[in-house]
Amino acid sequence: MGTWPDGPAVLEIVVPAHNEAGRLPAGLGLLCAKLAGFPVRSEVLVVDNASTDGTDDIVLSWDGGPVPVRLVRCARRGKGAAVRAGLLATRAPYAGFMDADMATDLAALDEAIVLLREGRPVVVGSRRHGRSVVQGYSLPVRRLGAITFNRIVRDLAGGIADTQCGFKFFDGPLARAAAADLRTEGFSFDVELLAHCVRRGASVTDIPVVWRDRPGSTFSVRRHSLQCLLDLARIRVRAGRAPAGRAPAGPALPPVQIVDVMPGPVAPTVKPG
Ligand SMILES: Nc1nc2c(ncn2[C@@H]2O[C@H](COP(=O)(O)OP(=O)(O)O)[C@@H](O)[C@H]2O)c(=O)[nH]1
Ligand SMILES: [Mg+2]
Repeated sequence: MGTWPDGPAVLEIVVPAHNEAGRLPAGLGLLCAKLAGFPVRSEVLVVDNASTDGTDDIVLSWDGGPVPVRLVRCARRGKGAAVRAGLLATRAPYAGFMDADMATDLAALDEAIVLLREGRPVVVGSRRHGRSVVQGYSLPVRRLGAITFNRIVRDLAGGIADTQCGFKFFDGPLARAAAADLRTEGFSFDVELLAHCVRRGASVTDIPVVWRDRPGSTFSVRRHSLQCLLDLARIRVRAGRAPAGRAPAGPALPPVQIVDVMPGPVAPTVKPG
């Protein structure tokens, strides 16, 4: 369809991607098809996170029909670093991110955009919402880990029961401000990002999702759990030390190099970090 009035995108969706040549084509296909019929003009920003499998070439040659698909390069590894780079590259009134495997059914975008336009500053998918349908929600050990993880950080992240679902949408300026403050590069970044929004007075609205486990997860319980817990501890300690309403002390992640490749020629820019 793509019958929106002319003008800049109203919604920008960041897709972090590290070596996603296998899963990205199907994911981008679903996302562009959904956005082509969406009520607001939307764009996709794929953040290539130091991939070595040609993920960037897939994005560069992607024809999203009426939906522009841009490439942002992030040399710094980690989902947190990648999402941060992507959010800082957005300009739209609303911005969010989704995993490359599109494990969260895109139907949730319909509710998300309605709530954002009603003025909800943060809208996140929750697999623990009473009306969610979850198929194959990971191994029991990971599920238990996720529940424990959420218990530890619930108060920081606006009281929601699932901070880790890869489906989060924001008021655009809020997302950019929260991303600029982000320090966590790995998988625990969601908690810190939400905490930066809550600290600014934003409420967090969780919505039901249909979530299907997809093969090829890049998260490994063995390799990533310890780092996640250490990061959580750091987030909690920093939040405890910061005066009410103020950003925790210490440097945020360094500036990101943003390379806009689509659409049209846009000069590379360095955004403050
Ligand atoms: N593991 C990992 N994932 C990354 C990185 N950078 C971006 N990502 C993306 O983060 C998303 C994680 O989703 P997924 O692998 O499905 O993990 P899961 O759904 O949490 O099991 C994917 O889109 C990855 O490509 C990175 O450095 N490491
Ligand atoms: Mg996944």
